Amino acid sequence: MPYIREIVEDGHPTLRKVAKKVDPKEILDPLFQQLIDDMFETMYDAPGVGLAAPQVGVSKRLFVMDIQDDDHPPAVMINPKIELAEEEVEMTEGCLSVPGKVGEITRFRRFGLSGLDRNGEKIRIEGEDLLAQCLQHELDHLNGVLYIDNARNIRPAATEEEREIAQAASAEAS
Ligand code: GNR
Ligand code: NI
Repeated sequence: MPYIREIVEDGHPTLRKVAKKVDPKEILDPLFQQLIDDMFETMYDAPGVGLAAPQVGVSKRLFVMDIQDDDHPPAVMINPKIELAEEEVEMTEGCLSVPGKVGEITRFRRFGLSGLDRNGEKIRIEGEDLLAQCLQHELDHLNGVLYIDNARNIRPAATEEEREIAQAASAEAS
């Protein structure tokens, strides 16, 4: 059964490491499949639209995401590689590992990654706006980067909209 893992926060050393490539032979291992299930469970509990393995203290190159959009089902991305990056725009962003805060960051409005899914099959995920933003945010986590490294005007989430972006953050910031 999947369980909710602890989400580590800014200051935890695992968030600052460049995560290790996953050996494709490891993907079908029941323990690896359990990690994926637990990451979904943890993401939905938070709640968040994405979660990278380093956020649960596992320094491996994978993340899960679900932007809750009819066109984009829940996905697992393992060993991602950039395939598309177009049109820089400013976006408001938050992170479960930096609870209660939001900031402005420059992101590509259209972005795409290729990699492996949970069956070890090649996949490509690309899209725009929130999907593109989430792909970039999760890829950054795999490289030891937090959005606060590049964001401007980092502040406590104050408005309803900012709280929604900060997600679980709002619960903890009270
Ligand atoms: O749940 C999340 N929401 C979010 C909102 C704007 C930009 C990025 C994100 S990702 C975040 C979950 C998270 O921290 N994933 O690493
Ligand atoms: Ni994050």
